[in-house]
Amino acid sequence: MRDARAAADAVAAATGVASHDVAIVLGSGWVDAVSDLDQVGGDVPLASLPGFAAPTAVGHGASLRSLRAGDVKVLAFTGRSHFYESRDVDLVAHAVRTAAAAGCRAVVLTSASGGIADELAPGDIVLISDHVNLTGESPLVGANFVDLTDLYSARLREICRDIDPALPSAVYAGYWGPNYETPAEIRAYKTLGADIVGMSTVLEAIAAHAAGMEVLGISLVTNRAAGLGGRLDHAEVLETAAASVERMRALLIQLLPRLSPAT
Ligand code: 8IG
Repeated sequence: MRDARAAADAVAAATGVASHDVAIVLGSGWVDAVSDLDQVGGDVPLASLPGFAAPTAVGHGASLRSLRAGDVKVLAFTGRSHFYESRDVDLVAHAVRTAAAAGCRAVVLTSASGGIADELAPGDIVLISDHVNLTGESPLVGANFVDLTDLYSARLREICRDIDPALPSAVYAGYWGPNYETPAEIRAYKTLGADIVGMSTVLEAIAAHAAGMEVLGISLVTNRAAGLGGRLDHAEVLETAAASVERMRALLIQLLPRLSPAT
């Protein structure tokens, strides 16, 4: 396992902030949603921190920022390492483990996803209530039988619903990628109970939960999944995200200050 303690010490040295309260991982299109928050110091390149690699996906940043949301010290990752980039689950889990070592008690995992449930359309923001991990992987190694019954925090979803009561819940299918699914796979995952599908979140969520953090998953539906709409195209994903950024921003600006460590 990578050394999260060493990485957290490097985060403290690079940001000048000894400990943080909450981490947020910004998925496709989500970076601009936090651009209004006050930033302490400059952007820290992820690749400069022990154990990290620079993310390669278009639409993702490659840095870490220390932000202030009211009294809450937010550690923001402007990009993430996906399983499909390296097939290295330990690398995928390193950011949330570093956040935990840096003091974070909660993590907000944002993402873009494809809609499987009939009622989910591009532009919808959903709260992840549970997942189906299709990767065949776990970030945990050894006889570590972690209970995932309450993997995604109901308490944190309630805070989101207090801000916007209309936010739907969704079960996230975590696909391995980097290809999108076939239409037959999407039909199969629908019968498995999935409402949305994406290529991130699930491995990070497991690692974060095992590290003792509360987990909130928020996903922007940017396309209908394969066979349910048109063809899939990453440029369209980025367009939908850009068109939705003000609603994503409004949610995060109200949410992050309420994720105080005391609660
Ligand atoms: I954005 O339809 C986005 N990410 N696996 N399938 C998968 N990942 C995605 C999709 C999708 N849309």
